[in-house]
Amino acid sequence: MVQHHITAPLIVVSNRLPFVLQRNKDGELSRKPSAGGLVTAVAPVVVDCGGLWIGWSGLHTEEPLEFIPESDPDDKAPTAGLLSKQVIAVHIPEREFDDFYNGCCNGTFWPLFHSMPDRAVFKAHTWDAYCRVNKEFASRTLEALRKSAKELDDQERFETCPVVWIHDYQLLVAATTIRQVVEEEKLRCKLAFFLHIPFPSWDIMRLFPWDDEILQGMLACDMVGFHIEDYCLNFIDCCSRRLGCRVDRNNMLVELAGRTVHIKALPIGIPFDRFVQLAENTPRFLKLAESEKIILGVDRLDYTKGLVHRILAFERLLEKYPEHVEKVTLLQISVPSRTDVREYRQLKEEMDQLVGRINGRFSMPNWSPIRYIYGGVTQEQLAAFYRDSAVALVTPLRDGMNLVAKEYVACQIKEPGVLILSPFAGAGGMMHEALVVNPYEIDKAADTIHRALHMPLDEREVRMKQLRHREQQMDVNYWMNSFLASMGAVNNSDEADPLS
Ligand code: ADQ
Repeated sequence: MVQHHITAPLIVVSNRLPFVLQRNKDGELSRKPSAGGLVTAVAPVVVDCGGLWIGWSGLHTEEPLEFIPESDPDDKAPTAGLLSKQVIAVHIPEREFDDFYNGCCNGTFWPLFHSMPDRAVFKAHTWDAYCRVNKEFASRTLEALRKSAKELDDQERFETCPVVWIHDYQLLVAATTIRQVVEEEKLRCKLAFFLHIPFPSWDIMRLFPWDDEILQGMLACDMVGFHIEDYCLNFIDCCSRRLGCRVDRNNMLVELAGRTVHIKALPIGIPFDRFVQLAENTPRFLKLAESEKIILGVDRLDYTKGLVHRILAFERLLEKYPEHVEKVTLLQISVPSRTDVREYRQLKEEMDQLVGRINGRFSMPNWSPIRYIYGGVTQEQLAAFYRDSAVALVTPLRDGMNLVAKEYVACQIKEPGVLILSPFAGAGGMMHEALVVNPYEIDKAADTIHRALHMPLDEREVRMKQLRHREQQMDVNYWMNSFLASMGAVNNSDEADPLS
């Protein structure tokens, strides 16, 4: 892996800051580290280049936060070196938050972008709140750009071009305001956007009444990144058909108002080595009967993850292949998510009932078919569960990439298990050595689990070796470096195709 040295300050703009802020009982604020791969890869670069991270603190406060605490001296998280002056907390008033986050982000864009338009709600007032919150993020970014320009002398100002990197579906139109003011005030910066979820086809996108504003918001950037080429092509198609832009599909370029926007597939990876280390150093948590095998599912409790279909496929396995009764257990770990949204509460109830019904139907005095954990587990536990499971079921109905599939293969450091993967996850188009199954085909999915449970060791080894090799090469640092190279923001960019 090539480590690049960034040549410009990086300003990351994301819905949440890279750590959680919490108050103790005396009202004092402190940082609690977040463990995600994105933070692991991006935070050290921001620290290194003296950049900034702009995001919501996660706290509902009446007034904007006056200061961000420094990290604790014993903090080992990748954000530990991020000084409080490098962090800008965006204030989202509580009355605005519900319409912005639960309403527009998760009630409209999440289902729409996952091609589930029947679940999407289109409301003018939530969209208005979304635009206002995006403008607030934009103003804070602009303040930072002005401040950094002021601190430089003329020569430095000429040479320094900060890279502003906006993340995800919560901030689709922030760049509109940034671009406009940057041009008016002649501030220097390059703007980039990365979408972590799928981008749907134009025929789905056009259902959203203000889709033109979304597209224009994204096109206000110099570069727009997606996980895979299919999403890039959907986006390009939308720009052509909805906005009438000139596009070049082969080179993935879109032209708007005389500006050329580069569209790029940047498949995200995981901190591979960290998962290997965790798998090597964590003791076994699972107590299994002799020859008992675990099939593992790990997800946020979200309707896009295909949980109900997965449980039904497991039930079908027990019906169709009774040899697995008392021999195989499904361990499903579902972390609570978006519990303020009705659809998520309904899914929780549906899962409780389904698991209860199937356990009632098949359980024996010393065995239950499904162990269901509704909660998060630590990364150590997760790595051990991955390592000790014979099969991982990663079967979303739709998913931008899916990191669980990658984390599972990283942790296969002993006798390898089998990854079963949905073709509707971004990862499905890349992890070719997995067993691919359409989650809607319950019967076929049961057959595939059966096949995985019987797969000979040599076949498992061949498949897993290749899967692990790819994830090790294309880990999250590789993703970060490809992004920087594509922005021309590094000085040794082997794979660079910098924007002019
Ligand atoms: P998510 O929809 O959250 O991410 P995913 O990519 O699978 O989906 O990442 C989930 C992360 O949460 C994984 O790192 C996993 O280890 C962790 N996790 C899940 N369940 C857990 C549990 N019960 N306990 C502890 N940890 C748990 C969005 C997009 C994805 C895209 C990522 C990154 O929806 O498609 O891959 O962003 O871009």
